[in-house]
Amino acid sequence: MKNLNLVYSLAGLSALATTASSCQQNKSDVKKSYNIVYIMTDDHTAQMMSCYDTRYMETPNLDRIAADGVRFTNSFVANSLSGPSRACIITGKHSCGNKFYDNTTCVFDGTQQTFPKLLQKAGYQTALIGKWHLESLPTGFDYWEILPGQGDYYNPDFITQNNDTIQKHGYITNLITDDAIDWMENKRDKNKPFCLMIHHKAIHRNWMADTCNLALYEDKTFPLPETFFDDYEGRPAAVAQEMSIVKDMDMIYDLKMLRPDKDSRLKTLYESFLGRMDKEQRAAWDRFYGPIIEDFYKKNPQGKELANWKFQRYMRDYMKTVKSLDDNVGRVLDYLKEKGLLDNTLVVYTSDQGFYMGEHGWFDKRFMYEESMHTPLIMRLPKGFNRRGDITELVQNIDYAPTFLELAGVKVPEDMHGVSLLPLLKGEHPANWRNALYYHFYEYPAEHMVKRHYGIRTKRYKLIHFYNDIDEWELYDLQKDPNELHNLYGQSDYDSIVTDLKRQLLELQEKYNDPVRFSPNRDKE
Ligand code: SGN
Ligand code: CA
Repeated sequence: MKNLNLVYSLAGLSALATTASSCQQNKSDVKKSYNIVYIMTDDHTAQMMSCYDTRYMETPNLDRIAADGVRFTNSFVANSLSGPSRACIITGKHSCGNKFYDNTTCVFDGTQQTFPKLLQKAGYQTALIGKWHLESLPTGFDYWEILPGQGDYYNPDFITQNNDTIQKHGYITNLITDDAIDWMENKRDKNKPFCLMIHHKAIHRNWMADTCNLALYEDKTFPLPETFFDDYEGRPAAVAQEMSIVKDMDMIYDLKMLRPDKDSRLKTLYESFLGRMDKEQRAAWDRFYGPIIEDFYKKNPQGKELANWKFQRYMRDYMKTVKSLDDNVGRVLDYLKEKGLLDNTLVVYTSDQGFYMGEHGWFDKRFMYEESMHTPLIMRLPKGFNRRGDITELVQNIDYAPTFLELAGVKVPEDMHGVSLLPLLKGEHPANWRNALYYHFYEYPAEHMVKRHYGIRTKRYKLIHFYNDIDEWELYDLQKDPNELHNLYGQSDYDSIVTDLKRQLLELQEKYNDPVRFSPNRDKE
Protein backbone atom coordinates (compact mmCIF):
# COMPACT_ATOMS: atom_id res chain seq x y z
CA MET A 1 0.00 0.00 0.00
CA LYS A 2 2.82 2.35 0.88
CA ASN A 3 4.24 1.96 -2.60
CA LEU A 4 0.96 2.78 -4.22
CA ASN A 5 0.45 6.00 -2.33
CA LEU A 6 3.95 7.13 -2.97
CA VAL A 7 3.77 6.49 -6.68
CA TYR A 8 0.50 8.40 -6.89
CA SER A 9 1.72 11.33 -4.84
CA LEU A 10 4.87 11.69 -6.92
CA ALA A 11 3.02 11.16 -10.14
CA GLY A 12 2.27 14.78 -11.00
CA LEU A 13 5.77 15.97 -10.24
CA SER A 14 7.55 13.22 -12.11
CA ALA A 15 5.33 13.50 -15.17
CA LEU A 16 7.10 16.78 -15.97
CA ALA A 17 10.52 15.19 -15.66
CA THR A 18 9.41 12.31 -17.86
CA THR A 19 8.25 14.60 -20.62
CA ALA A 20 11.46 16.58 -20.49
CA SER A 21 13.75 13.57 -20.55
CA SER A 22 11.77 11.91 -23.34
CA CYS A 23 12.97 14.55 -25.79
CA GLN A 24 15.30 12.72 -28.11
CA GLN A 25 18.61 14.11 -29.20
CA ASN A 26 20.87 13.15 -32.10
CA LYS A 27 17.98 11.26 -33.70
CA SER A 28 19.43 11.50 -37.16
CA ASP A 29 22.79 9.84 -36.68
CA VAL A 30 21.59 6.31 -35.95
CA LYS A 31 23.22 3.62 -38.03
CA LYS A 32 21.75 0.14 -38.40
CA SER A 33 21.96 -0.99 -34.80
CA TYR A 34 21.13 -3.89 -32.56
CA ASN A 35 17.87 -4.07 -30.65
CA ILE A 36 17.75 -5.13 -27.04
CA VAL A 37 14.88 -7.12 -25.54
CA TYR A 38 15.54 -7.40 -21.86
CA ILE A 39 13.13 -9.71 -20.05
CA MET A 40 13.36 -9.75 -16.28
CA THR A 41 11.27 -11.66 -13.79
CA ASP A 42 10.92 -11.10 -10.11
CA ASP A 43 12.31 -13.79 -7.80
CA HIS A 44 12.82 -16.40 -10.51
CA THR A 45 15.70 -18.53 -9.37
CA ALA A 46 17.97 -20.75 -11.46
CA GLN A 47 16.91 -23.89 -9.56
CA MET A 48 13.54 -23.51 -11.31
CA MET A 49 14.82 -23.29 -14.91
CA SER A 50 15.63 -26.52 -16.69
CA CYS A 51 18.52 -24.92 -18.57
CA TYR A 52 20.20 -24.50 -15.16
CA ASP A 53 18.77 -27.29 -13.08
CA THR A 54 16.90 -30.38 -14.23
CA ARG A 55 15.65 -31.51 -10.79
CA TYR A 56 12.31 -29.73 -10.75
CA MET A 57 10.60 -28.32 -13.82
CA GLU A 58 10.75 -27.89 -17.56
CA THR A 59 11.09 -24.38 -18.99
CA PRO A 60 11.31 -25.10 -22.73
CA ASN A 61 11.15 -21.51 -23.91
CA LEU A 62 13.81 -20.25 -21.55
CA ASP A 63 15.87 -23.23 -22.58
CA ARG A 64 15.55 -22.07 -26.21
CA ILE A 65 17.34 -18.85 -25.27
CA ALA A 66 20.16 -20.73 -23.56
CA ALA A 67 20.41 -23.40 -26.27
CA ASP A 68 20.65 -20.84 -29.07
CA GLY A 69 22.89 -18.53 -27.07
CA VAL A 70 24.81 -18.41 -23.82
CA ARG A 71 24.27 -19.30 -20.19
CA PHE A 72 26.19 -17.44 -17.49
CA THR A 73 27.04 -19.86 -14.69
CA ASN A 74 28.56 -17.29 -12.33
CA SER A 75 26.00 -14.49 -12.51
CA PHE A 76 25.24 -12.54 -9.33
CA VAL A 77 23.43 -9.50 -7.98
CA ALA A 78 24.93 -6.67 -5.96
CA ASN A 79 22.12 -6.35 -3.39
CA SER A 80 19.53 -9.14 -3.39
CA LEU A 81 16.28 -7.19 -3.33
CA SER A 82 13.98 -5.88 -6.05
CA GLY A 83 14.26 -2.07 -5.96
CA PRO A 84 17.99 -2.02 -5.25
CA SER A 85 18.64 -4.57 -8.01
CA ARG A 86 16.67 -2.53 -10.51
CA ALA A 87 18.57 0.61 -9.53
CA CYS A 88 21.91 -1.24 -9.92
CA ILE A 89 20.80 -2.46 -13.33
CA ILE A 90 19.73 0.84 -14.85
CA THR A 91 22.62 2.85 -13.42
CA GLY A 92 25.38 0.22 -13.75
CA LYS A 93 26.38 1.15 -10.21
CA HIS A 94 26.34 -0.51 -6.80
CA SER A 95 23.71 0.72 -4.32
CA CYS A 96 26.23 3.11 -2.73
CA GLY A 97 26.56 4.79 -6.15
CA ASN A 98 22.86 5.03 -7.09
CA LYS A 99 21.65 5.64 -3.50
CA PHE A 100 18.70 3.26 -3.76
CA TYR A 101 19.59 1.01 -0.83
CA ASP A 102 16.32 -0.72 0.08
CA ASN A 103 12.66 -1.15 -0.83
CA THR A 104 11.29 0.54 2.24
CA THR A 105 12.96 3.95 2.65
CA CYS A 106 14.31 4.95 -0.78
CA VAL A 107 12.94 6.88 -3.74
CA PHE A 108 15.00 6.59 -6.91
CA ASP A 109 16.48 9.88 -8.07
CA GLY A 110 15.33 9.78 -11.68
CA THR A 111 17.55 12.71 -12.67
CA GLN A 112 20.67 10.55 -12.44
CA GLN A 113 22.43 8.88 -15.35
CA THR A 114 20.88 5.60 -16.52
CA PHE A 115 21.50 3.39 -19.54
CA PRO A 116 18.01 3.97 -21.03
CA LYS A 117 18.70 7.73 -21.05
CA LEU A 118 22.05 7.22 -22.74
CA LEU A 119 20.46 4.91 -25.32
CA GLN A 120 17.79 7.52 -25.97
CA LYS A 121 20.46 10.13 -26.62
CA ALA A 122 22.02 7.79 -29.15
CA GLY A 123 18.70 7.61 -31.00
CA TYR A 124 17.28 4.44 -29.51
CA GLN A 125 13.63 4.03 -28.67
CA THR A 126 13.28 2.87 -25.14
CA ALA A 127 10.30 1.20 -23.51
CA LEU A 128 9.57 -0.28 -20.10
CA ILE A 129 6.58 -2.48 -19.34
CA GLY A 130 5.73 -4.09 -16.00
CA LYS A 131 7.30 -3.96 -12.58
CA TRP A 132 9.41 -0.89 -11.83
CA HIS A 133 9.44 -0.64 -8.04
CA LEU A 134 11.65 2.44 -7.78
CA GLU A 135 8.97 4.68 -6.23
CA SER A 136 9.52 7.71 -8.49
CA LEU A 137 8.10 7.48 -12.02
CA PRO A 138 10.36 6.24 -14.82
CA THR A 139 12.61 8.63 -16.72
CA GLY A 140 14.53 7.82 -19.88
CA PHE A 141 11.78 5.88 -21.62
CA ASP A 142 9.84 6.85 -24.74
CA TYR A 143 7.09 4.53 -23.64
CA TRP A 144 6.30 3.05 -20.28
CA GLU A 145 3.48 1.35 -18.47
CA ILE A 146 4.28 0.21 -14.95
CA LEU A 147 2.71 -1.61 -12.03
CA PRO A 148 2.08 0.34 -8.86
CA GLY A 149 4.50 -1.12 -6.29
CA GLN A 150 4.52 -4.92 -6.48
CA GLY A 151 1.44 -5.09 -8.74
CA ASP A 152 -1.30 -7.73 -8.64
CA TYR A 153 -1.57 -11.12 -10.31
CA TYR A 154 -5.25 -10.80 -11.28
CA ASN A 155 -6.89 -7.90 -13.12
CA PRO A 156 -3.98 -5.66 -12.20
CA ASP A 157 -3.68 -1.87 -12.22
CA PHE A 158 -1.10 -0.19 -14.44
CA ILE A 159 0.14 3.37 -14.24
CA THR A 160 0.33 4.74 -17.76
CA GLN A 161 2.52 7.44 -19.18
CA ASN A 162 -0.43 9.85 -19.05
CA ASN A 163 -0.25 9.35 -15.33
CA ASP A 164 -3.56 7.53 -15.29
CA THR A 165 -4.13 4.35 -13.37
CA ILE A 166 -6.00 1.82 -15.43
CA GLN A 167 -7.15 -1.67 -14.57
CA LYS A 168 -6.76 -4.44 -17.12
CA HIS A 169 -8.65 -7.68 -17.15
CA GLY A 170 -6.64 -10.88 -17.10
CA TYR A 171 -3.52 -12.47 -15.69
CA ILE A 172 -0.50 -10.27 -15.14
CA THR A 173 2.16 -12.22 -17.08
CA ASN A 174 -0.07 -12.40 -20.17
CA LEU A 175 -1.00 -8.72 -19.92
CA ILE A 176 2.59 -7.49 -19.66
CA THR A 177 3.54 -9.61 -22.67
CA ASP A 178 0.50 -8.41 -24.67
CA ASP A 179 1.57 -4.84 -24.05
CA ALA A 180 5.20 -5.56 -24.97
CA ILE A 181 4.26 -7.21 -28.27
CA ASP A 182 1.76 -4.45 -29.00
CA TRP A 183 4.48 -1.85 -28.48
CA MET A 184 6.88 -3.64 -30.82
CA GLU A 185 4.19 -4.15 -33.45
CA ASN A 186 2.14 -0.95 -33.29
CA LYS A 187 3.68 1.75 -31.20
CA ARG A 188 7.38 2.04 -31.99
CA ASP A 189 9.04 3.78 -34.90
CA LYS A 190 10.23 0.84 -36.99
CA ASN A 191 13.10 2.86 -38.46
CA LYS A 192 14.89 3.09 -35.17
CA PRO A 193 16.66 0.55 -32.99
CA PHE A 194 14.91 -0.18 -29.75
CA CYS A 195 15.50 -1.30 -26.20
CA LEU A 196 12.45 -2.95 -24.65
CA MET A 197 12.42 -3.89 -20.99
CA ILE A 198 9.74 -6.48 -20.17
CA HIS A 199 9.74 -6.66 -16.39
CA HIS A 200 7.40 -9.24 -14.93
CA LYS A 201 5.70 -9.27 -11.56
CA ALA A 202 5.84 -13.07 -11.51
CA ILE A 203 7.28 -15.12 -9.79
CA HIS A 204 6.93 -12.91 -6.73
CA ARG A 205 5.23 -13.99 -3.53
CA ASN A 206 2.47 -15.12 -3.06
CA TRP A 207 2.86 -17.19 -6.25
CA MET A 208 -0.69 -17.00 -7.61
CA ALA A 209 -1.01 -19.07 -10.78
CA ASP A 210 -3.18 -18.38 -13.79
CA THR A 211 -6.42 -20.40 -13.55
CA CYS A 212 -5.47 -22.41 -16.66
CA ASN A 213 -2.34 -23.68 -14.89
CA LEU A 214 -3.80 -24.48 -11.48
CA ALA A 215 -4.05 -28.21 -12.09
CA LEU A 216 -0.40 -28.60 -13.19
CA TYR A 217 2.32 -30.42 -11.21
CA GLU A 218 -0.13 -31.77 -8.64
CA ASP A 219 1.15 -35.30 -9.22
CA LYS A 220 4.72 -34.30 -8.39
CA THR A 221 6.43 -34.53 -5.01
CA PHE A 222 9.92 -33.30 -4.39
CA PRO A 223 12.52 -34.40 -1.88
CA LEU A 224 13.24 -31.74 0.73
CA PRO A 225 16.54 -29.96 -0.01
CA GLU A 226 19.37 -31.49 2.01
CA THR A 227 19.76 -28.26 4.02
CA PHE A 228 16.03 -27.90 4.76
CA PHE A 229 16.49 -28.61 8.48
CA ASP A 230 19.67 -26.51 8.79
CA ASP A 231 20.39 -25.60 12.43
CA TYR A 232 22.46 -22.52 11.46
CA GLU A 233 25.31 -23.48 13.78
CA GLY A 234 28.08 -20.87 13.71
CA ARG A 235 25.85 -18.41 11.80
CA PRO A 236 23.96 -16.12 14.20
CA ALA A 237 22.56 -13.90 11.42
CA ALA A 238 21.00 -16.96 9.81
CA VAL A 239 19.36 -17.84 13.13
CA ALA A 240 17.72 -14.38 13.32
CA GLN A 241 15.97 -14.46 9.92
CA GLU A 242 12.19 -14.66 9.53
CA MET A 243 11.85 -16.39 6.19
CA SER A 244 11.48 -19.98 7.21
CA ILE A 245 8.98 -22.19 5.41
CA VAL A 246 8.18 -23.92 8.70
CA LYS A 247 7.94 -20.83 10.95
CA ASP A 248 7.08 -17.89 8.72
CA MET A 249 5.19 -19.07 5.66
CA ASP A 250 1.58 -17.94 6.05
CA MET A 251 -0.97 -20.79 5.87
CA ILE A 252 -3.57 -18.61 4.17
CA TYR A 253 -1.64 -15.98 2.21
CA ASP A 254 1.25 -18.10 1.00
CA LEU A 255 -0.34 -21.54 1.05
CA LYS A 256 -3.93 -20.54 0.22
CA MET A 257 -5.66 -22.56 2.97
CA LEU A 258 -8.48 -20.03 3.38
CA ARG A 259 -11.43 -21.03 5.56
CA PRO A 260 -13.83 -18.64 7.34
CA ASP A 261 -13.05 -20.09 10.78
CA LYS A 262 -9.28 -19.87 10.32
CA ASP A 263 -7.12 -16.82 10.81
CA SER A 264 -3.56 -15.83 9.97
CA ARG A 265 -1.37 -12.72 9.93
CA LEU A 266 -1.79 -12.15 6.19
CA LYS A 267 -5.34 -13.41 5.70
CA THR A 268 -6.75 -9.95 4.92
CA LEU A 269 -4.09 -9.33 2.29
CA TYR A 270 -4.91 -12.64 0.62
CA GLU A 271 -8.61 -11.83 0.67
CA SER A 272 -7.87 -8.50 -0.99
CA PHE A 273 -6.03 -10.34 -3.79
CA LEU A 274 -8.94 -12.74 -4.24
CA GLY A 275 -11.25 -9.73 -4.24
CA ARG A 276 -9.69 -8.59 -7.52
CA MET A 277 -10.86 -11.70 -9.34
CA ASP A 278 -13.99 -11.80 -11.46
CA LYS A 279 -16.64 -14.46 -10.83
CA GLU A 280 -15.21 -16.93 -13.29
CA GLN A 281 -11.64 -16.61 -12.08
CA ARG A 282 -12.77 -16.94 -8.47
CA ALA A 283 -14.88 -19.99 -9.25
CA ALA A 284 -11.94 -21.71 -10.95
CA TRP A 285 -9.73 -20.80 -7.98
CA ASP A 286 -12.17 -22.19 -5.44
CA ARG A 287 -12.81 -25.32 -7.52
CA PHE A 288 -9.13 -26.06 -7.42
CA TYR A 289 -8.23 -25.10 -3.85
CA GLY A 290 -11.53 -26.20 -2.24
CA PRO A 291 -10.75 -29.94 -2.02
CA ILE A 292 -7.12 -29.26 -0.98
CA ILE A 293 -8.31 -27.01 1.86
CA GLU A 294 -10.82 -29.59 3.02
CA ASP A 295 -8.28 -32.39 2.96
CA PHE A 296 -5.65 -30.26 4.72
CA TYR A 297 -7.79 -29.30 7.70
CA LYS A 298 -9.18 -32.82 7.97
CA LYS A 299 -5.73 -34.41 8.10
CA ASN A 300 -4.27 -31.55 10.14
CA PRO A 301 -0.62 -32.54 9.57
CA GLN A 302 1.93 -31.57 12.24
CA GLY A 303 5.68 -31.39 12.70
CA LYS A 304 7.80 -32.76 9.86
CA GLU A 305 4.71 -33.90 7.99
CA LEU A 306 3.42 -30.31 7.97
CA ALA A 307 6.85 -28.99 6.93
CA ASN A 308 6.85 -31.37 3.98
CA TRP A 309 3.27 -30.50 3.06
CA LYS A 310 4.13 -26.77 3.03
CA PHE A 311 7.21 -27.36 0.91
CA GLN A 312 5.28 -29.37 -1.70
CA ARG A 313 2.55 -26.72 -2.01
CA TYR A 314 5.13 -23.93 -2.22
CA MET A 315 7.02 -25.72 -4.99
CA ARG A 316 3.88 -26.44 -7.01
CA ASP A 317 2.47 -22.91 -6.77
CA TYR A 318 5.83 -21.43 -7.71
CA MET A 319 6.15 -23.79 -10.69
CA LYS A 320 2.67 -22.97 -11.97
CA THR A 321 3.57 -19.30 -11.89
CA VAL A 322 6.80 -20.03 -13.77
CA LYS A 323 4.80 -21.95 -16.41
CA SER A 324 2.96 -18.78 -17.48
CA LEU A 325 6.22 -16.94 -17.58
CA ASP A 326 7.89 -19.54 -19.76
CA ASP A 327 4.91 -19.60 -22.16
CA ASN A 328 5.00 -15.83 -22.45
CA VAL A 329 8.74 -15.74 -23.09
CA GLY A 330 7.94 -18.17 -25.90
CA ARG A 331 5.42 -15.69 -27.30
CA VAL A 332 8.06 -12.94 -27.39
CA LEU A 333 10.63 -15.22 -29.06
CA ASP A 334 8.04 -16.32 -31.65
CA TYR A 335 7.12 -12.72 -32.37
CA LEU A 336 10.76 -11.72 -32.87
CA LYS A 337 11.30 -14.73 -35.13
CA GLU A 338 8.17 -14.14 -37.17
CA LYS A 339 9.11 -10.49 -37.74
CA GLY A 340 12.68 -11.32 -38.71
CA LEU A 341 14.06 -9.42 -35.74
CA LEU A 342 16.05 -12.19 -34.06
CA ASP A 343 19.25 -11.75 -36.09
CA ASN A 344 19.50 -8.16 -35.04
CA THR A 345 18.38 -8.43 -31.43
CA LEU A 346 20.06 -9.28 -28.16
CA VAL A 347 17.51 -11.15 -26.02
CA VAL A 348 18.38 -11.18 -22.33
CA TYR A 349 16.58 -13.16 -19.66
CA THR A 350 17.34 -12.63 -16.00
CA SER A 351 15.73 -12.08 -12.60
CA ASP A 352 16.08 -9.33 -10.02
CA GLN A 353 17.77 -11.88 -7.75
CA GLY A 354 17.75 -15.55 -6.86
CA PHE A 355 15.43 -17.22 -4.35
CA TYR A 356 15.43 -20.00 -1.79
CA MET A 357 13.44 -23.05 -2.74
CA GLY A 358 13.67 -24.57 0.73
CA GLU A 359 17.48 -24.47 0.97
CA HIS A 360 18.34 -23.71 4.62
CA GLY A 361 14.57 -24.11 5.19
CA TRP A 362 13.84 -20.78 3.51
CA PHE A 363 11.83 -18.85 0.97
CA ASP A 364 12.77 -15.23 0.01
CA LYS A 365 16.29 -13.95 -0.72
CA ARG A 366 18.36 -11.01 0.74
CA PHE A 367 21.31 -13.04 2.07
CA MET A 368 24.65 -13.12 0.30
CA TYR A 369 24.46 -16.92 0.42
CA GLU A 370 24.45 -18.56 -3.00
CA GLU A 371 20.78 -19.20 -3.88
CA SER A 372 19.93 -15.57 -3.30
CA MET A 373 23.02 -13.77 -4.62
CA HIS A 374 23.10 -15.94 -7.71
CA THR A 375 20.71 -14.89 -10.49
CA PRO A 376 19.92 -16.59 -13.79
CA LEU A 377 21.36 -14.89 -16.86
CA ILE A 378 20.90 -16.29 -20.35
CA MET A 379 21.18 -14.47 -23.66
CA ARG A 380 20.32 -15.09 -27.27
CA LEU A 381 22.93 -13.24 -29.28
CA PRO A 382 22.49 -11.30 -32.49
CA LYS A 383 24.16 -12.47 -35.67
CA GLY A 384 27.89 -11.98 -35.58
CA PHE A 385 28.31 -12.90 -31.92
CA ASN A 386 29.47 -16.46 -32.11
CA ARG A 387 29.86 -17.39 -28.48
CA ARG A 388 27.68 -20.35 -27.43
CA GLY A 389 27.34 -22.43 -24.28
CA ASP A 390 28.51 -21.53 -20.80
CA ILE A 391 30.27 -18.35 -19.75
CA THR A 392 31.94 -18.95 -16.41
CA GLU A 393 33.46 -15.56 -15.63
CA LEU A 394 32.17 -13.71 -12.54
CA VAL A 395 29.51 -11.25 -13.69
CA GLN A 396 27.08 -9.04 -11.82
CA ASN A 397 23.91 -7.10 -12.59
CA ILE A 398 25.86 -3.79 -12.65
CA ASP A 399 27.38 -5.13 -15.90
CA TYR A 400 24.17 -5.05 -17.95
CA ALA A 401 24.18 -1.27 -18.46
CA PRO A 402 27.73 -1.15 -19.89
CA THR A 403 26.93 -4.21 -22.04
CA PHE A 404 23.85 -2.62 -23.60
CA LEU A 405 25.67 0.68 -24.13
CA GLU A 406 28.66 -0.93 -25.81
CA LEU A 407 26.35 -3.01 -28.01
CA ALA A 408 24.65 0.22 -29.06
CA GLY A 409 28.00 1.84 -29.82
CA VAL A 410 27.68 4.28 -26.92
CA LYS A 411 30.74 5.10 -24.84
CA VAL A 412 30.43 3.60 -21.36
CA PRO A 413 30.66 6.41 -18.79
CA GLU A 414 33.69 6.07 -16.53
CA ASP A 415 31.69 6.40 -13.35
CA MET A 416 29.74 3.18 -14.01
CA HIS A 417 30.90 0.39 -11.69
CA GLY A 418 30.01 -2.47 -14.02
CA VAL A 419 31.96 -3.70 -17.02
CA SER A 420 30.68 -4.63 -20.45
CA LEU A 421 30.08 -8.32 -21.07
CA LEU A 422 30.51 -7.84 -24.81
CA PRO A 423 34.05 -9.28 -24.95
CA LEU A 424 32.67 -12.45 -23.35
CA LEU A 425 29.83 -12.57 -25.87
CA LYS A 426 32.39 -12.34 -28.66
CA GLY A 427 34.17 -15.39 -27.27
CA GLU A 428 37.09 -13.61 -25.67
CA HIS A 429 38.53 -14.59 -22.30
CA PRO A 430 40.08 -11.33 -21.09
CA ALA A 431 43.07 -12.14 -18.86
CA ASN A 432 42.33 -9.20 -16.60
CA TRP A 433 38.67 -10.09 -15.98
CA ARG A 434 37.62 -9.40 -12.37
CA ASN A 435 38.30 -12.13 -9.85
CA ALA A 436 36.01 -10.88 -7.08
CA LEU A 437 32.53 -9.41 -6.66
CA TYR A 438 31.28 -6.95 -4.08
CA TYR A 439 27.91 -7.29 -2.33
CA HIS A 440 26.04 -5.08 0.14
CA PHE A 441 22.57 -5.61 1.63
CA TYR A 442 20.97 -2.84 3.74
CA GLU A 443 17.26 -3.48 4.37
CA TYR A 444 17.23 -4.06 8.14
CA PRO A 445 15.34 -3.97 10.41
CA ALA A 446 12.58 -5.00 8.01
CA GLU A 447 10.42 -7.87 6.86
CA HIS A 448 12.27 -11.22 7.04
CA MET A 449 14.86 -9.71 9.40
CA VAL A 450 18.00 -10.35 7.39
CA LYS A 451 20.74 -8.31 9.01
CA ARG A 452 22.84 -5.77 7.13
CA HIS A 453 25.91 -7.24 5.55
CA TYR A 454 28.55 -6.72 2.94
CA GLY A 455 31.09 -9.11 1.53
CA ILE A 456 33.27 -10.37 -1.24
CA ARG A 457 32.85 -13.45 -3.44
CA THR A 458 35.65 -14.93 -5.47
CA LYS A 459 35.26 -18.09 -7.52
CA ARG A 460 36.28 -20.17 -4.52
CA TYR A 461 35.63 -18.17 -1.34
CA LYS A 462 33.03 -15.96 0.19
CA LEU A 463 33.71 -13.60 3.09
CA ILE A 464 30.73 -11.85 4.70
CA HIS A 465 30.54 -9.26 7.47
CA PHE A 466 27.16 -8.87 9.23
CA TYR A 467 27.06 -5.50 10.98
CA ASN A 468 24.71 -2.89 12.50
CA ASP A 469 23.28 -4.64 15.59
CA ILE A 470 25.73 -7.55 15.22
CA ASP A 471 29.42 -7.87 14.35
CA GLU A 472 29.99 -11.29 12.82
CA TRP A 473 32.23 -12.50 10.02
CA GLU A 474 31.63 -15.63 7.96
CA LEU A 475 33.96 -17.40 5.55
CA TYR A 476 32.97 -20.21 3.18
CA ASP A 477 35.04 -22.42 0.93
CA LEU A 478 32.52 -22.82 -1.89
CA GLN A 479 34.50 -25.65 -3.43
CA LYS A 480 34.46 -27.82 -0.29
CA ASP A 481 31.19 -26.54 1.13
CA PRO A 482 28.85 -25.40 -1.67
CA ASN A 483 25.88 -25.36 0.74
CA GLU A 484 27.65 -22.82 2.97
CA LEU A 485 27.06 -24.71 6.21
CA HIS A 486 30.56 -24.43 7.71
CA ASN A 487 31.66 -20.99 8.74
CA LEU A 488 35.45 -21.17 8.65
CA TYR A 489 36.08 -17.68 9.96
CA GLY A 490 38.44 -17.73 12.94
CA GLN A 491 40.01 -21.11 12.06
CA SER A 492 43.77 -20.59 12.01
CA ASP A 493 44.25 -22.61 8.79
CA TYR A 494 42.32 -19.91 6.98
CA ASP A 495 43.98 -16.83 8.51
CA SER A 496 46.00 -15.98 5.42
CA ILE A 497 42.95 -16.44 3.16
CA VAL A 498 40.91 -14.13 5.40
CA THR A 499 43.68 -11.53 5.41
CA ASP A 500 43.86 -11.61 1.63
CA LEU A 501 40.05 -11.46 1.20
CA LYS A 502 39.79 -8.54 3.63
CA ARG A 503 42.43 -6.66 1.67
CA GLN A 504 40.49 -7.24 -1.55
CA LEU A 505 37.20 -6.35 0.15
CA LEU A 506 38.56 -3.02 1.34
CA GLU A 507 39.95 -2.33 -2.13
CA LEU A 508 36.49 -2.88 -3.60
CA GLN A 509 34.83 -0.69 -0.95
CA GLU A 510 37.33 2.05 -1.79
CA LYS A 511 36.96 1.55 -5.55
CA TYR A 512 33.16 1.86 -5.35
CA ASN A 513 33.40 4.58 -2.74
CA ASP A 514 31.11 2.80 -0.30
CA PRO A 515 30.92 4.95 2.83
CA VAL A 516 30.15 1.88 4.96
CA ARG A 517 33.50 0.11 5.22
CA PHE A 518 35.06 -2.19 7.71
CA SER A 519 38.00 -0.84 9.60
CA PRO A 520 40.98 -3.18 9.20
CA ASN A 521 42.81 -1.62 12.17
CA ARG A 522 39.93 -1.98 14.56
CA ASP A 523 39.51 -5.55 13.41
CA LYS A 524 43.13 -6.41 14.26
CA GLU A 525 42.73 -5.22 17.85
C1 SGN B 1 6.98 -8.12 -0.11
C2 SGN B 1 6.89 -9.58 0.39
C3 SGN B 1 8.22 -10.04 0.97
C4 SGN B 1 9.36 -9.74 0.01
C5 SGN B 1 9.35 -8.26 -0.33
C6 SGN B 1 10.45 -7.81 -1.23
N1 SGN B 1 5.88 -9.68 1.42
O1 SGN B 1 7.09 -7.24 0.94
O2 SGN B 1 8.14 -11.42 1.24
O3 SGN B 1 10.59 -10.09 0.60
O4 SGN B 1 8.10 -7.98 -0.96
O5 SGN B 1 10.46 -8.51 -2.44
S1 SGN B 1 4.34 -9.74 0.99
O6 SGN B 1 3.59 -10.12 2.22
O7 SGN B 1 3.92 -8.43 0.52
O8 SGN B 1 4.18 -10.74 -0.05
S2 SGN B 1 11.08 -7.83 -3.70
O9 SGN B 1 11.38 -8.90 -4.63
O10 SGN B 1 10.09 -6.91 -4.24
O11 SGN B 1 12.28 -7.15 -3.25
CA1 CA C 1 12.47 -9.70 -6.37
